[in-house]
Amino acid sequence: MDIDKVVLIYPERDGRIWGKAQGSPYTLMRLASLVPDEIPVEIWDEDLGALPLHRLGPRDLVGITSKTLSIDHAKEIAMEIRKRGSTIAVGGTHATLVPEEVRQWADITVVGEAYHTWPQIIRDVANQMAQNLYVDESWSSLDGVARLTDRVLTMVDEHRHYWTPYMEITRGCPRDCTFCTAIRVSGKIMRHRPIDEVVEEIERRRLKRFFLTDDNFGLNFRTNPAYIVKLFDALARLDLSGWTAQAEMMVGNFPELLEQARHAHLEKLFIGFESINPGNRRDLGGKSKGNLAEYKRVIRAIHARGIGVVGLFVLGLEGDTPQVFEETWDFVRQSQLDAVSFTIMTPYPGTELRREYVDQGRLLPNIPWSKYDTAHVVFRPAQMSVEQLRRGYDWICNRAYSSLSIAGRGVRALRRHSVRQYQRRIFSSFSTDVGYRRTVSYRDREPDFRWGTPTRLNHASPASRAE
Ligand code: B12
Ligand code: SF4
Repeated sequence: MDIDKVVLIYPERDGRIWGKAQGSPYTLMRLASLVPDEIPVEIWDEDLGALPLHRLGPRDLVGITSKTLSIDHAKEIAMEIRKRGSTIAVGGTHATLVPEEVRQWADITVVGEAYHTWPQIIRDVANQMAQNLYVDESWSSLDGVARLTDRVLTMVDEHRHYWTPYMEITRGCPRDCTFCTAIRVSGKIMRHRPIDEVVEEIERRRLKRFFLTDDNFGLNFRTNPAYIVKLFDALARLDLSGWTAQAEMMVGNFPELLEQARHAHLEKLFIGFESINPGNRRDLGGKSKGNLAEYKRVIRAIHARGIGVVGLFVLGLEGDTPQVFEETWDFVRQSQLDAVSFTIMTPYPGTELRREYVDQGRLLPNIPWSKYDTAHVVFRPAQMSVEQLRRGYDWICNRAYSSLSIAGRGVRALRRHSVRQYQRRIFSSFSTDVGYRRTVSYRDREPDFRWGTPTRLNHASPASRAE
């Protein structure tokens, strides 16, 4: 069978925000670039509008990407597509973590990175010999892999349709945090794209700003400084407004690299402090130890180089008691962080933590995957009740994402720059917090959440189980 067209679908989550969708469909752009030139390819992003499913037929191959929180919606889409007879391949985090579930309804389930299996799938579908499952977990070199084609860039027109462009420079993380799913998709071997490819992609996409998809870019400061120095040299020569990356705290120990990073236009580092509670060390893969004096030192060291710090915190880890909310909030207020993210511990499938919760009977029953969005409690915490975790999360988010708090942090972040740069920095000084407030808004659709209402924190009976 010849394939009429390949269609890649991103299931809806946030819709448009002031006319554009939040972030470019980078995953699908890379996959679309692997489709041979002679086969037409289209990316359908449901955040931009309704999917034109009527245009699908039996000789089309449809790929759907999905995280856990959108897998049920991905299934709904797949069921509609099935009526039109197209072949359906499903990949991404959830398909990688629980392929046996996705296999029940997808024609083809794709585990892992798929840089190598996706071209094979297209060939196999064309030759009518597709298998039900493809696994790409070789964590092989990223040299020359899935370079974005001009056809895809023209089709997506990312500057017109998206607020944030994404970009991959490294992939993988050797740490082993018990709750992490990223390493199940990207592996534990840190791999690096060739620097000339990175530069070429930035130039061809005409990027001025980008968000790195790399899970632990900062770890390279220690494990591969030679690569980082060369990368920063190359980025410093580009006309960029600013880029952001994820890192762990130890980047604060590399002042010279931070200085170079600033010249390379690094604007913000998202740092996974994860917890202010030293009792949670076991879950944090050795990267963060709840030492608050050290956290503050690191924030100061990064600020001293003119780079912003976004603090990421997980609530409801095994060592957390109901005190964790006030203690975390106290730390955040003293910390001078430029923006802050709170997520509720979420035991995603495929993680060590989930296996423990299953063994201990601690998963809440009948929770749909759509609630696995880190704004909902889906398990029984060890040292507080479900209700206490839920209320504590609401309480801290109400404080952290009040208009006043966001304005305060944003103005402080802006003032770190010279007045000349204000115009350039004004959007990014507020946008991260505004984005996180939006994440919490999935929680505030629940009847028991009210913005601006100081929800009560209940310290009584920390170990009680309300549900
Ligand atoms: C960038 C990123 C984001 C961006 C944008 C994501 C987007 N547009 O989809 C932002 C910041 C908005 C974001 C938000 C969230 N994210 Co996020 N995000 C990432 C991150 C860091 C990188 C993803 C990426 O683009 N990688 C680069 C591209 C090229 O690779 P890829 O997406 O992995 O896709 C490859 C394979 O998976 C496979 N593949 C994927 N889809 C398909 C489809 C087909 C057909 C095929 C053949 C192959 C295939 O091939 C691809 C090429 O190699 C990952 C961590 C990670 N490393 O996976 C987390 C991650 C995906 N996010 C995660 C989470 C939890 C969230 C949030 C819920 C967080 C929050 N609290 O709000 C939200 C949900 C928002 C949403 N709309 O879904 C989790 C998902 C866990 C899970 N089990 O689902 C991850 C794994 C991180 C983690 N904490 O462990 N995220
Ligand atoms: S440091 Fe980050 S990417 Fe690495 S294992 Fe831990 S959570 Fe995952």
